[in-house]
Amino acid sequence: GMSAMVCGEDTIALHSPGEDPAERSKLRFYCSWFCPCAQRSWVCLEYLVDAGLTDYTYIPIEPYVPGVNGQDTKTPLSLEQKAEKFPDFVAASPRGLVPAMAEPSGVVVNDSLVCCEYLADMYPQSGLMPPSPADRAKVRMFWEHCASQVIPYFYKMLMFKGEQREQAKTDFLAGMSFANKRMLEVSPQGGMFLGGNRFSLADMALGPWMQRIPIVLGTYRGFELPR
Ligand SMILES: N[C@@H](CCC(=O)N[C@@H](CS)C(=O)NCC(=O)O)C(=O)O
Repeated sequence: GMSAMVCGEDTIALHSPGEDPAERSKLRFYCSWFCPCAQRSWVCLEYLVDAGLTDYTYIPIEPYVPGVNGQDTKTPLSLEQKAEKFPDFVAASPRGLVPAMAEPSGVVVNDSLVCCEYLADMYPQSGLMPPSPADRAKVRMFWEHCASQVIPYFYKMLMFKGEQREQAKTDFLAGMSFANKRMLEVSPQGGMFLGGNRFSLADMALGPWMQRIPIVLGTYRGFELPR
């Protein structure tokens, strides 16, 4: 949960499918624990659980060919292999990408933003999205900016070498600097969250990547965000 000191493994254990037939009344969440996109929707689900608004079942999706002793091979499963191993997941996400969700009613949702917005729409009282169309547009513009101008360069800094990597770093910094201005628009009053004093979808536009800047870009690229 957001408030309790619960780690990912505990969260997965708490929401793993059990034998109880009541499980069938819960939303099924298809997730790979390490995927930042999936983490966006996972955090929103945990927020709703903490608020007492809903519950869900965590279905782990292992996207790699299994190796020996439970080690990952890092060889991605083909879409055909995924469809064979996780048919319900691929029915919910035809390109085999996490996150995805399936409701007991048969409704299926995929793509991290669409999953987040679906949850916000299902539980408007959660405050996951602000009520006014103008404020909702601000949150969506912020997401769009992060998706097109920040996140791609995070990966390019890791994939590219030499001059291309330097260019990716310049582009990443430009995207982050603009995002910083946008954050102030989304959260004019300041506060711990982008929406001020409460959590909202705005926090999930970049949240899982912000955590990875020191961990991944810091460790592998010696990168530090300027203060
Ligand atoms: N735009 C999608 C991207 C989802 C995505 O690319 N998920 C990756 C992990 S972060 C995935 O499922 N990769 C598995 C694969 O490519 O086989 C979203 O935001 O949900």
